[in-house]
Amino acid sequence: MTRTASFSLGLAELHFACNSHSFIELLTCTEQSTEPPCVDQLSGPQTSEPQEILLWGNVSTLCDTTTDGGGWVTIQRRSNGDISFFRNWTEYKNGFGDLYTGFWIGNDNIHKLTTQEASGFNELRIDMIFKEKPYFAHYSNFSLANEDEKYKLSVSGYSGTAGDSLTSHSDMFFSTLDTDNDKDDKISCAQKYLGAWWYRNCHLSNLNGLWRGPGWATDTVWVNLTTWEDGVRFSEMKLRRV
Ligand SMILES: [Ca+2]
Repeated sequence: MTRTASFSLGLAELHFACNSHSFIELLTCTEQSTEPPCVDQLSGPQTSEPQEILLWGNVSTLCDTTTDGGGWVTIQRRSNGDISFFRNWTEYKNGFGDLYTGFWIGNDNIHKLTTQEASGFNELRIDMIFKEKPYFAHYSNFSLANEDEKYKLSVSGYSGTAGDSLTSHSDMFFSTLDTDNDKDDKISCAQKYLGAWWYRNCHLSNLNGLWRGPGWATDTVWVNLTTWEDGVRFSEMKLRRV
């Protein structure tokens, strides 16, 4: 009885989504089919504007359907300093922010996206703007362990124009202002550098750092681009199914 009710509800949702005319629901429809999300199925010119989707029916995020062939699900975005990223473990676990000004999709959601059996979004691209010029870093392999494993990062296979400021963070655990999982026994890297990241002791990148952070290495650093004394003024981290 329960199975029948559940199945009927699923059909109703699919029917509703596929007959909608909004981008959100068309892309939700796409996700519910066998096609991967964030690939623009519509005829006509591709839009350069990000498109909103719902993952798994309840997680809002943006699609990049144009860059390098599209198919990108955004997991982090910062376009100004309105949203604070100096937040605790639970907020990073669940996600926070505003899709257009600044957000983190949540570590549980990143883990779920990168888990092969769930969806296999294991390609990472980071687009950044520094001194009004665009740069990117691409990683052919990216995944995040679950909360029990402190969201341990696995990343490799760099290519791009921004330089590689992330591979050295591979195998590190995630740290936040209230949870010190870094490799520095004396300090909390998250507290010192005002962010949340896979800190070692401490970082070559700090994209969740303080917007225009005043101190050394507290800003939205990508050290190959910015050095430790400046920060990027736009960042977008996104995943694509391999
Ligand atoms: Ca520490």
